[in-house]
This record gives sequence, structure tokens and C-alpha cells, in this order.
Amino acid sequence: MIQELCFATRNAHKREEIAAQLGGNFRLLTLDEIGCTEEIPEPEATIEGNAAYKARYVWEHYRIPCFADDSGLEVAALNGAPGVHSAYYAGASRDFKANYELVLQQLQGITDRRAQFKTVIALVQSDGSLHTFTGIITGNITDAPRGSNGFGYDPIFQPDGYHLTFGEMPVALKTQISHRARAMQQLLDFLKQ
Ligand code: ITT
Repeated sequence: MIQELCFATRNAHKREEIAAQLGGNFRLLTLDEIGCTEEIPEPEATIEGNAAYKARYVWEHYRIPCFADDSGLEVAALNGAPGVHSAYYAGASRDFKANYELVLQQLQGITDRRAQFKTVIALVQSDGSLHTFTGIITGNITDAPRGSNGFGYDPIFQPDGYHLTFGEMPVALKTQISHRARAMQQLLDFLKQ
């Protein structure tokens, strides 16, 4: 039986990627397709909390099984910041360059450059149960931005085992190894069980 599943995103690109991986047993619906036109709040203090909040919101308001993701960059020497505030770390304009410049500035003179990207995917199933899947990739913050591929903090993040930053890497490689890919793979394995 084909199961309907909402992906709580307005990003059409993310949706296409996941639809292709999910295969024929699932029909993936967007927020617009289920009639959710409002902005879903992200009121929680953690990445995990916001992913769960978004998935639960859709379940509670629309009664459709749903998954939602939330991501961020966590820098060890900044006690995990920008973390849940990654999208607007340098201000409400959500400017990628301003955000990573602020991280570089805060790390000036600091030798501990360890950082990780984290994605949490929360799934609410048709019985209302909640499952979360976490994908992490560890690496280091560079001294200066390198590369212009990707988005967000990609130019200043060099994943462990690679000489290139995410900003220098071909997007196809980043997409294969990233925090988001790792969380998505766990979700897909769970759904195919
Ligand atoms: P949606 O919630 O609408 O999907 P968003 O920009 O909030 O869009 P995320 O929750 O995935 O997307 O990520 C929050 C921020 O974390 C994002 O704006 C970036 O600054 C940063 N970020 C997340 N994943 C990243 C990645 O793969 N590369 C670089 N920066 C990333």
C-alpha cells in the first residue's frame, strides 16, 4: 500500500532529492500540498527540539505522518554555537557571509578549531509516535573562507579526512557525505524496515 508522508519543507530541491531515494512505496507531500501555508514556528532551544516541534505541528494540525529536519554548525570552542541559531547567527538578515565571518572573528587566536555539522530529522508516524535520526560530520573551522560551492558555513568547514572545505568540494561529493545525507539515510533505512 502506498503511504502518504509529508516532508515539512518549502525547499523543492530537498524534496526532489528525498522523493527519488524513497522509492515507490511512499507518496511525498509538501506543506503546500497538505494545505499548510503558514510559517511553522521554530520555538525550541535545540536543533532536536525544533525538528520534533515541526513534525509534531504537522501531525497535530493536519493528521498526516510527517518528517521535518533542522540543522546547524556546532563549534567546540564556542560551546556549540552557532548551533540552533546558525541561520541568523550574525543577525536577522540571515546573511551566510556575515554568519561565517562572525565565527571566524570569534575564533581568532584560538587553536581549537573543532566543529561539527548536525542534522536532526524527526518523524511522526500515523500512530503519533516520534522517532529522531541524527547525522553528524566532524571537521575543523579553517582560518579563512575557501571555495564558493554549497551554502551557509561551507567555505569555512573542512570535514575530517578531506583537504577541501565543503565550499571547495563538488556539490555531489558534499551531498553524499554530509550530516544531512547521514540523517536521511537513517530515516530511509527505518522507513524501509
Ligand atoms: P529550512 O529550515 O527552511 O529548510 P534553513 O536555512 O533553516 O532552511 P537548516 O535548518 O538546514 O536550513 O540549517 C540552518 C542553518 O545552518 C543554515 O541556514 C546554514 O547557515 C547552516 N547549515 C545547515 N546545513 C548546512 C550545510 O550543509 N552547509 C553549510 N551550512 C549549513
